[in-house]
Amino acid sequence: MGTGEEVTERAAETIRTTCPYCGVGCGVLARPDGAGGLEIRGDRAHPANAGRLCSKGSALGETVGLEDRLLAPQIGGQEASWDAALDLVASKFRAAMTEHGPDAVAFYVSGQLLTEDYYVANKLMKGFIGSGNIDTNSRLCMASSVAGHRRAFGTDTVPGLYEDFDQAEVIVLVGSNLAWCHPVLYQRIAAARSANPALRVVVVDPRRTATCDLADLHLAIAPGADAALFNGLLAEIAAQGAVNRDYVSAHVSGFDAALEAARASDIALTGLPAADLAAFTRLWIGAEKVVTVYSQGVNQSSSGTDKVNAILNCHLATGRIGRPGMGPFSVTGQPNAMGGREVGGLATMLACHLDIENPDHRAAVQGFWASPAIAPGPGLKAVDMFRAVEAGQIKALWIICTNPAVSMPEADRVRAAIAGCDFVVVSDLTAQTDTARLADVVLPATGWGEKDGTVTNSERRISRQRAALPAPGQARADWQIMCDVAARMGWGDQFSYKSPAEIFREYAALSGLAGLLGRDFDISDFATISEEDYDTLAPFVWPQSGAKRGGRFFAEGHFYTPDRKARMLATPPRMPQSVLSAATPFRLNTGRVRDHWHTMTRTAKSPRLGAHMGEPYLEIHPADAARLGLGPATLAEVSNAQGRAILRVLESPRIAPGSVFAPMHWTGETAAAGRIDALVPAIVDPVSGQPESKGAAVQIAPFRAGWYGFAVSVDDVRPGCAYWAKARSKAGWRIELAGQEAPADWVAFAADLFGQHGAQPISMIDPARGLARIAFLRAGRVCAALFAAPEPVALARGHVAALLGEHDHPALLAGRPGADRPDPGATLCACFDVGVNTILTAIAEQGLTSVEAIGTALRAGTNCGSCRPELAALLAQARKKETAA
Ligand SMILES: Nc1nc2c(c(=O)[nH]1)N[C@H]1C(S)=C(S)[C@@H](COP(=O)(O)OP(=O)(O)OC[C@H]3O[C@@H](n4cnc5c(=O)[nH]c(N)nc54)[C@H](O)[C@@H]3O)O[C@H]1N2
Ligand SMILES: Nc1nc2c(c(=O)[nH]1)N[C@H]1C(S)=C(S)[C@@H](COP(=O)(O)OP(=O)(O)OC[C@H]3O[C@@H](n4cnc5c(=O)[nH]c(N)nc54)[C@H](O)[C@@H]3O)O[C@H]1N2
Ligand code: SF4
Ligand SMILES: [Mo]
Repeated sequence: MGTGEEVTERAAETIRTTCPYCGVGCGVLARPDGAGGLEIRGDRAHPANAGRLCSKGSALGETVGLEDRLLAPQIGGQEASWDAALDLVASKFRAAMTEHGPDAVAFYVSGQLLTEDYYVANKLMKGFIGSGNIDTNSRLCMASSVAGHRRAFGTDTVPGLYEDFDQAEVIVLVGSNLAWCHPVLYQRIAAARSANPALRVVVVDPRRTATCDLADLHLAIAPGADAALFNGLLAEIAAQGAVNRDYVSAHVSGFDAALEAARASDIALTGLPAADLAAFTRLWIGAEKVVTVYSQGVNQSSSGTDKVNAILNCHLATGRIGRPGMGPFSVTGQPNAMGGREVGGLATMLACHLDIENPDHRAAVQGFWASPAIAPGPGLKAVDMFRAVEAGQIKALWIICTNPAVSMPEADRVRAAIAGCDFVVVSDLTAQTDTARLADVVLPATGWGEKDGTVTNSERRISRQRAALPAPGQARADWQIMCDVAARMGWGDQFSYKSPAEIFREYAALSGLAGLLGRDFDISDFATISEEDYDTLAPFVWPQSGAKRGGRFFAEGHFYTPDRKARMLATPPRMPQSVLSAATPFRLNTGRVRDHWHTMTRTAKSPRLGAHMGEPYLEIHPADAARLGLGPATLAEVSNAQGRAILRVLESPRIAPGSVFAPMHWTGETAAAGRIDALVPAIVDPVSGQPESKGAAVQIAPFRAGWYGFAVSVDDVRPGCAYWAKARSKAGWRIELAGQEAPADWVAFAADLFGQHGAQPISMIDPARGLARIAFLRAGRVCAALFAAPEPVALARGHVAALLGEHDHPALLAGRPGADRPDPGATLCACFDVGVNTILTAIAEQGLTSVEAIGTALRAGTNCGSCRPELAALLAQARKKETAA
């Protein structure tokens, strides 16, 4: 793991800020390079990362370019003035409210908003419009953890701190691919293991992920069976006398009912061998300092809330909570997922952990806001909200900082609902998203690097994001845009903030009121913070008030339920609701890849990040692939009643037969048919309303491609063929293609594809074998090239992409490097751009035997460390080959 350098004498121009990606919340030092870009380093002084950054954080400087940025408001796709756009938005929302009541409008927002943005959105909808209809993409992400916490603790609070990872004896990762999704925490665990070889790591995940490379035990659990596993653990805790009687009798209710249900629960549902189950319970029960980390494999389930409570039950029964080195630890996904929960971003809560169902809390908040209204109760949760949009009940919808046409379950249906809505506003960085393309009004927001505010990470640490770059074009901060609309709706006085600090002060003051009402989220120390102190605010863990500052929760009980006791709950397991059948026999698991962020509006701008996984893919067991007649690197068509996708086949023994995995990242902008949520039915957890994003039943068949292609182009293209996927390369784009019927005239086809009618083509066509290689030159330089064949095209892709912009190279149409230029292969280390072949050659020729040795030889893996698990896998592969030979 590399470390960032200290801020040196250049401190004046270096901005201390926070990464806008995952919930680890790493501190970043950003220094403007004078050309609109940023130089990025990890901030050693930030407690969340101590200078480390992962591949995505390191590449932030490559994502702040303005190529695709929206720089002015648009009405109906045409540029408009701010006044015209804001007037229109305010009048449409006002009209919908007047004619149909406050519940005829809705906001759908995001855990990537800053707390100050979120606060204003929530105040506007719940306090002034007077509806609960503001929900957030956190419904797809954290809702089951929120609901589980609230059921057990009476508050949505993560009890522990990151330092617990350093002090633990056992760390269990449940449904969490930490190596790819929280890489700096993963590296922290790796470092803890180096310091303490006795540390044991268990991974519970149906897939053998990169995270498993650190695991002493991998439990390839049957999809959805987590409650059964933790029920089994609870029954064993009781059977082995490991219950902490003192803690339970003083601080816990519901123990007997929970245990009874646990005993009745069928452990066979997990599909795990008895020996593995025994090893798991031995490890978990045998060490006091256990941290159980969980994320989307737990939350994104039709039984997500029960899964969360099944985990919490085990920690409560043993009293392993809120003390150093132990506790349940829900890691948050987005940079401000936690902040959004604090500020009441969900339709089911009020700000500062106050309850929307509680009339006293509602009255207190309304009094504090001096507002004309207060939401009478919870509003529509995301899935229901888009159903109401579909049914025409929502007349005006404002989508801010999220891309639901891609990320919501039943994405095709959601897309149609948005398209059919009377009036849709989207605030985004770009108008080129699947969602923004459907909007009546698109508003240009400032993005990371340009905006100011606070975020809260997974350990309740609040950090500042600070602007390092000027707002581009006419872009405005999200809070400012909402205040501008509020003013036009007649509430100018209550939304007259001049700065994010002013919003933060009001928020902190409200939290003091919440503290007085007995809530734990209290940061009232900051209710009078000055602009200067806000500007220099150092990261801190809440609460921060006279009553309590920082630290852990619940070691001594003091839960936030009426009797101050935690509740254990009966959690009978329920398996995924989407029914496997002869027509749809496969379970579709979905999730993330290492180097992309969600719908890729930012990470796709970085050639380095695009090099790791260039296409949407389907991870499938080799036996299933063989049975279905899916050859390696061919295409599969995945379908069910909800929709369809076409994905590249990636055979892998890391996934169990009967299950497949596909990433969530590809959109209508980046692939022909890669929107995986088109296949996910909107089945939700009954308590949290969180969709089961990882359990769709699907059918899989070969996509019968008549031809496959690989292309590179300096200009962006929008191919018309059945399959395409594109990624940035250093000098342009790389595009994977396939179609059913091969074109009769390849040169004409390529000229259309690239829009290169004026350019000079050179070609090698072999009609008998169906091979075509065409390059276009402009002013003697390669501006586009297409390689097509009846089989998946085997090419040194990195090599071909590197020829873009070069003079006509003799090796170009050969599609492989000449002897002078070895093919580096697919990029493995994104930080230093080191390819698989380079690494394998170095292993063989220099006799490298460790990840460290690879780092010394090639630098691979020495910066962010995100690729270290894959380096370890390559070493193992090389070793295997050696023994075989
Ligand atoms: N690189 C990258 N990092 C990210 C993000 C990103 O887009 N890209 N997004 C961020 C966000 S918003 C989030 S929410 C987090 C998500 O972080 P994670 O939750 O770690 O990510 P996922 O890949 O969605 O899912 C985790 C694992 O759950 C497993 N799983 C599926 N079904 C089950 C099950 O029934 N039981 C168990 N035990 N496991 C199951 C999957 O196989 C998968 O490996 O990542 C954050 N970090
Ligand atoms: N099948 C499946 N579906 C999933 C998941 C899964 O695991 N599987 N995971 C779910 C989870 S956990 C999550 S969190 C969601 C994420 O899904 P989304 O929230 O839809 O994904 P993003 O791409 O992060 O969308 C953020 C949008 O906001 C824009 N943006 C960025 N910064 C700003 C800003 O400062 N202001 C404004 N106004 N706009 C900005 C970006 O350009 C982008 O268009 O997906 C969910 N969907
Ligand atoms: S782990 Fe990576 S993505 Fe997450 S906050 Fe840190 S640098 Fe950003
Ligand atoms: Mo998320």
